[in-house]
Amino acid sequence: MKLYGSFTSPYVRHCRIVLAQTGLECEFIETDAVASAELSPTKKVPFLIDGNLTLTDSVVILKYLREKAGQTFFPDMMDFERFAMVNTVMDATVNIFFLEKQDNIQVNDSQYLQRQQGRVESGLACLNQTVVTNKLPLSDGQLRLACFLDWGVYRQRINLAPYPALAELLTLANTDPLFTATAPPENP
Ligand SMILES: N[C@@H](CCC(=O)N[C@@H](CS)C(=O)NCC(=O)O)C(=O)O
Repeated sequence: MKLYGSFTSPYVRHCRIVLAQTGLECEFIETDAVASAELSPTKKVPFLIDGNLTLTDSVVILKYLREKAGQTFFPDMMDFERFAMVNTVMDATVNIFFLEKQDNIQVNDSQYLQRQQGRVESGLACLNQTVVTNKLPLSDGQLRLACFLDWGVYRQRINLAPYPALAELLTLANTDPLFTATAPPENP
């Protein structure tokens, strides 16, 4: 099994954590935008190749890994809802990030990006009200959220000061050695 991805992507990080949790054997292949454009029809990371099987989205990869390890993917409906909401907010934040970084398009230049930014803010406020946990291991919905929050802080896309429950979740996640071992590098 081979997982293709970057060390900075929060989507890839979630897969790397689940690989470490399950102990499944998998080679990690660092992949940049040029390589992912050649190797995956979605031109994104992560993607996973296992024999004849190619999986092109982290959601499917996570389900595949959990089930391969004999675990249930999302036994709890509301945790799945949290996971889906994080994906929506994270996709919007990543979209804003790439447009600024690659094309120098700022949120204020585009009505649609203002809508995306509004989605990030209302999503974070809602997620802040749904997070209640003080123990590890985190569920996949909580883990997804922690991967997103850490990436958002790392890329200076989000400020957790107005969201104390989210800040607490991130502090808790950082007590998990598998979470800290997969943190984005200081100088990507
Ligand atoms: N729905 C995808 C999203 C993955 C994604 O957005 N990956 C980013 C890296 S953080 C990417 O490869 N972006 C490249 C691009 O948008 O061109 C998943 O869950 O795997």
